[in-house]
Amino acid sequence: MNYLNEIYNAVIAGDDNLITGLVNTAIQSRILANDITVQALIPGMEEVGRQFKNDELFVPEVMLAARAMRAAMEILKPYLLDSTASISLEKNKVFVIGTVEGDLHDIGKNLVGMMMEGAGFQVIDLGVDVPVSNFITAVQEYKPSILGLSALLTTTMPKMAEIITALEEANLRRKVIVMVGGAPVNQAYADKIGADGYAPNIGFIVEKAKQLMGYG
Ligand code: B1M
Repeated sequence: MNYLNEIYNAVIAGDDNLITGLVNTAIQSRILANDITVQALIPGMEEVGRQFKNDELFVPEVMLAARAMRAAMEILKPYLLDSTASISLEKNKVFVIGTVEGDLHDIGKNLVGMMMEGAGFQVIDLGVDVPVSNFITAVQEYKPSILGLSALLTTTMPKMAEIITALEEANLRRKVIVMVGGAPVNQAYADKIGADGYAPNIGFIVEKAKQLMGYG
């Protein structure tokens, strides 16, 4: 059986029972969690997005796909440890992450959090639809090395700029590295709003974070 193909199809079908069985069996068959994520789950979700955009799928079906993806990620979480990340992060290594206000997408954010956790960071997840002020309070409270902002909608991206401005106003900007990401975000946008770093996907997040912290 081609497990990656079956898992890809199970995401699109939004079948969480099927996907749970497939992912467990794939892991037992020694298929790498990273390969399951990058070659099956994420492409499956991208296909869901394509069909949604073309009115071939609708919000309830997208929600089922998201639920299936979440079920798969729960199984994969312990395996998604970045073996290349076995560095000793002797500096403060807290990573605070959240999806910005107005935005309920959390699959990518959760994956990013898992990768950072695997790399040895203590991850504080603020959730979705996080108001600007909550990011500021979290930076004051947890004193993270890195603040991660996720946005999936073109309409919510500007919140990232607002958060950076609010950090400046609270005299916190120089105390924390700001990383941004999400489907509509790119390096040019990160530069424009004055973020320190951008990662296009989970394949780059840990490497970029380490580089920004001076370990790269
Ligand atoms: Co929505 N949605 N959605 N959606 N949704 C998109 C984003 C969209 C592109 C679909 C489309 O039209 N093709 C579109 C946005 C268009 C735009 O703004 N230009 C869209 C829309 C329009 C909407 C609604 C407005 C639909 C409606 O209600 N009419 C609505 C908005 C709700 C809201 O947020 N206020 C909505 C709702 C939803 C659901 C609730 C149904 C569901 C979310 C469920 C959930 O997250 N719990 C959903 C989904 C699932 C999607 C798609 C299909 C998939 C998103 C996803 O999870 N991708 C998406 C289409 C698409 O992206 N192709 C779409 C998989 C995930 C692993 O990738 O999140 O990109 P991603 O994360 C990646 C990278 O971006 C990066 O790493 C991750 C892993 O590689 N990354 C970071 C993410 N954050 C990072 C942070 C970093 C670094 C990297 O540093 C800190």
